[in-house]
Amino acid sequence: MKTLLLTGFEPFLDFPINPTEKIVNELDGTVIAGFVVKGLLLPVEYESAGNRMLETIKQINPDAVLSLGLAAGRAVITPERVAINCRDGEPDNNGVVLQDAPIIEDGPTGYFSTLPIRKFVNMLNERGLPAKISNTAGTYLCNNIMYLLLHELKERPTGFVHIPASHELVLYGKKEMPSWSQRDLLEAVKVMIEALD
Ligand code: PCA
Repeated sequence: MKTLLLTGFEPFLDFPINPTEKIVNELDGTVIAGFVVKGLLLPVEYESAGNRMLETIKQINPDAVLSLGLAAGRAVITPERVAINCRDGEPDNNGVVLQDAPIIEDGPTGYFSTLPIRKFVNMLNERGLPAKISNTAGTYLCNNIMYLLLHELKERPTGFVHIPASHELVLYGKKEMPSWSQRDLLEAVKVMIEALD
């Protein structure tokens, strides 16, 4: 049986919930489309997130990696096309603020996702779950993890998908934005894992 590393993130900034955390907890240990899913929750911290992920990759040697993050404000599931060698943005959960900082000194400018992102979008749309390819993962933690993954893993499907807010996040976070049910978000992640088969 093949192994899939599925990562999500803890809550961050002023979002009290991160819907990716629930998805990772729910799918950890399950079998989907011939993959045993290994769930890993990552801290929203530049240094420890990368280290935690690279350690886990060494331990479990996954056949594929699907990384998830919240993109509050986006209305649809957005598989990311590219990660760039830049960290710049809001403080992480340790209060670290970076500006114009490379992720890997003298590393390549960027990496394309090696996940079948077009197939993801087509399959999601066929199943009634709105999705489109995104051409920027930003310059915060999600781009950071996607870049590090692709820098490390060259020959297996690897990449990142941003998901919209959950209804729960809008209710508790008290901020209006597009939201999905947690059930549909979970279903979308399952569809993408099936698409890896
Ligand atoms: N989303 C943030 C970081 C953690 C998360 O879930 C991002 O898009 O960078």
